[in-house]
Amino acid sequence: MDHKDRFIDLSLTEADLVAAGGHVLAAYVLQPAEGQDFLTTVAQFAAESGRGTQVPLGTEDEFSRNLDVIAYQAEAASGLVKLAFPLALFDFNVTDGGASISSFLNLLVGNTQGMAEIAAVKLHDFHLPEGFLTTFAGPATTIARLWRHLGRDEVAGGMIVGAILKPKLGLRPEGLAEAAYQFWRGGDLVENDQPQGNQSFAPLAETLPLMADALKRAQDETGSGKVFSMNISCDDPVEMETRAAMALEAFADMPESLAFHVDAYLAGPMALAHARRRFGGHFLGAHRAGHAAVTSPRSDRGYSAFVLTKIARLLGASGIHTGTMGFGRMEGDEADRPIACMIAQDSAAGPYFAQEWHGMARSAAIVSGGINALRLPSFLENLGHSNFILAAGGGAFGHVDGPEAGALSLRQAEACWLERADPIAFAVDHPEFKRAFHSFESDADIIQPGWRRVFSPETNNL
Ligand code: RUB
Repeated sequence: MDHKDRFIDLSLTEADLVAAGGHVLAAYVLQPAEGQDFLTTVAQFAAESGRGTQVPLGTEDEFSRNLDVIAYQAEAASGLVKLAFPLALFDFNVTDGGASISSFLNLLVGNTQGMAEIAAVKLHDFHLPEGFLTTFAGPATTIARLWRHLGRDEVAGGMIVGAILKPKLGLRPEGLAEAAYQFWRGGDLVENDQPQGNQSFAPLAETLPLMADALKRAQDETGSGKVFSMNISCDDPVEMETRAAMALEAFADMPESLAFHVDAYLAGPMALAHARRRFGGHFLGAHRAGHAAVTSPRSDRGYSAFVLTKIARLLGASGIHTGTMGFGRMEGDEADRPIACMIAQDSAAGPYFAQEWHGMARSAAIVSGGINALRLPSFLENLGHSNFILAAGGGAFGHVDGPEAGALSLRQAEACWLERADPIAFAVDHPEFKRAFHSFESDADIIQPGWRRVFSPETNNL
């Protein structure tokens, strides 16, 4: 039998597949290797995705053949290929019946990524039927908990002014705690950067009590709740639990102030699922250092940032790094907006599929990567709201007047956008925002080219 007859069925409609709820649907852009016919390659791709080989098998029976992965859309001009994976192919936990992202990724972007017949294939979107989606845990805690601790509205509490401690490595315990304290004086949340762990110059046993003390002082002095989000990414779940236990002990009298975060890409699904299971009462952030190795728009393999982000919500991340949509220093553009929207809605439009979340708790966007007070208003204009967590590094600690002023400048930038004010005019009465122009001069020259005429010795306004 020709592979094309068995593994491609263009008479299947997506509407029928979605309505029946028996398949995971996946959308790829595929380019065959040189000299390969498109449809033949699509059939081989579908065969490899399910049965895992191209050769005739004496071991197959009618039951296993009914579990074929079928290509129901294949467009040679655009390279768009959509596959339908029968639900029975997926792995479910022995302990609680939950589905597994490792198994899911294995089927959707496993060995097929290395097929010799394929020059490039990238997963851009997927659709889960209700019966499958609801077996994932989803977030246990949401941004509402942080807003409550900060004394804000719990539905739309506005931007949580957060920072990622910089320099990302090299500060000793006293330096880390002092930097965090200074930021908390004006801001809400501090997370340690992705590679910060238990380095020899800043062992957790010394750092955590100092962090807790710094946070308590900032809370007492400002009268506002503050949050420390601790990176607990590591290789071993026991080690992760040990680190989290140390933090829980240091923050024992203020558990509301403690959040955790885990790298959803480098530490991976197991780390995120484990952290969700063990510490679900705390806000759980998903960061994603290294993800561009597979998600970059310049890569035509792997999967997209949209896919990574959708997976993180399924695994239970309360907040997910979603990038800065071209307004920061990392790759991305304005069209990435659906990534941040999709995790925070009950029904969400992806690049290829509309997804119902069937009551799964929402995740919040964590916006990070080169954002400062000057870049924030246009970022907010593109996003259309400010109900997210900002995690500025250089934008907070690079302010010429220090981290407290950096935090205030970011808060003022949100206020500037909420008032739809002209940033230069707004800065005249908001000193920390104004000093952000001097802190990030090259950005100011591009974003607000007239600023030097207004804030100059001649106008007596520096
Ligand atoms: C932010 C930071 C972030 C990365 C990536 O610091 O270190 O971890 O930029 O963020 P800065 P994301 O504000 O100095 O860039 O994964 O959200 O793209």
